[in-house]
Amino acid sequence: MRYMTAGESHGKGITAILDGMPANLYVDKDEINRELKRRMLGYGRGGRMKIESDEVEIVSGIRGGFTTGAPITLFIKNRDYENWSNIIGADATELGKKTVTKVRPGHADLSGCIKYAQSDARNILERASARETAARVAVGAVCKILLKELGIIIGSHVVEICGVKSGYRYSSVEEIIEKSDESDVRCIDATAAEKMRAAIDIAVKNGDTAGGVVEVVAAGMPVGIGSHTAYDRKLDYIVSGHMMSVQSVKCVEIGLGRGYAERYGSEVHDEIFIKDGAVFRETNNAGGIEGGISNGEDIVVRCTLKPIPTLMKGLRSIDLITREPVKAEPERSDYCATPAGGVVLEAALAFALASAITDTLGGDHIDELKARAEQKRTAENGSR
Ligand code: EPS
Repeated sequence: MRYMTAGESHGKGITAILDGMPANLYVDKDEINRELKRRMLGYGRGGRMKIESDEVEIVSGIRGGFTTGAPITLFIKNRDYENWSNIIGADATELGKKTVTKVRPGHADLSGCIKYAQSDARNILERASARETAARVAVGAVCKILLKELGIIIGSHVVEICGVKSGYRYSSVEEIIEKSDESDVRCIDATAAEKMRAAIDIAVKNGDTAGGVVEVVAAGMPVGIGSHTAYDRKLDYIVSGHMMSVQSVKCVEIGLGRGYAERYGSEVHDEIFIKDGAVFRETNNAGGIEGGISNGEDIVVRCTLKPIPTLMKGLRSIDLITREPVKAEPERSDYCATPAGGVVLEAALAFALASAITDTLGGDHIDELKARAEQKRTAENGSR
C-alpha cells in the first residue's frame, strides 16, 4: 500500500492518492469527514480553522460506497483559496504579494529556499504547512475502516503539553477513544488538562507557541505483522518512519522508549506466560513489537511535537534578500497543534499498520484479507 499527497496550504485544495486498498471494502464517507472534523479541533488552534470546514470529495477508486481495488483519490477543498486565488496557483499574477523573506527558525523556510533556489519562502511554507495533514487524516480514515474490519482500533491522547504531564495511564484503547475527545486538549486527566490550557494561554499572551507529547495506541493486532529478517520489513521501522514524517514531530518512542535506558533488562522485558494454552504477558514495555514483529499486544507509540516555529513575537533571524538581521516574520498559525496532532498521528499509525498488514498478508479483496488475518490469529492461539 502506498499514498502520496499534493497541494498547497492556500491553493485550491489538498489531494491524496491511496493505492493498494483491497477491493469490496465499504467506505462510509461520513467516517472520513468525522476524522477531518476531529483534526480541526483543539485548544490553541489559530484562525484558519474558523475559515475551513474540511470535507472530503472522493474522486476515484470507490463505486457505490465500495472500493474497487483501484487507486482512491481524496480531495479536500481549501475555502481560504478564495482569498489567495491570484497569489497562489499556476495562473497567479500577484506573485509579489504575501512574500516571506524573514525566515523562521525551526521552519523549512531557510533550508527550503536554499535547496530549491527560491527567493520567496512562500514557495516552501505553502507545502511544509500542516494543512497537508488534512490529506493524511483522510487517508488514515480509510485505513482505519480497513483495520476495523480486521478487529483493530486506534486511539490517542495527549500526555504532555509544555512540561505539564497527564497522570492518566491507559488501560484500554476503547477508553482512550471514548474519553480523549471530550477534552479540548485531548488530555484524559482533567486536572492536567486545566494546567495545559493555562500553559497554552501563556503562549498566546506572550506571542509564543507550545509543543507536547501524544500517545497513540492500536489494539487488536494479530501476531506476526512485520519481520525480523530485513530492516525495511521491521514493524518498528515502518511505524516510526510514518510517525516521524508528521509535521513538528521530533521524537518517536515505541513502548517504554527512553525508559529502557534507565532500567535493567530484568525490569523491562515482558515475561511470557501460558494459561489454558493461551500465551500472555503481564506487561507491555515492548509496545507490541519484538524483533520488528507484532507480538499481539497493543502497539504503543509516543510522539513529541515541537512548538510550532511561527511565533507572533518573532525570533532573531535574517532577511533572505537583504541578508540583514531581522525578527522572523509571523504568519497566521496555531499556538499549539499537539491536540490536533494526535488525530494526525492516529492516521499515520493507521496507514503504517494497514500497509504492513497488507504487505505481510496480501489479499486483493477484503474477504481474502480477512480470512488470512483469521488464519494468523488461529496460528497465534497455538493450533496449526
Ligand atoms: C493548518 C493550516 C495552516 C495553519 C496551521 C495548520 O493555515 P494558515 O497558514 O492559513 O493559518 O493554521 O499550519 C501550521 C501551523 C504550519 O506551521 O504550517 C491546518 O489546516 O491544520
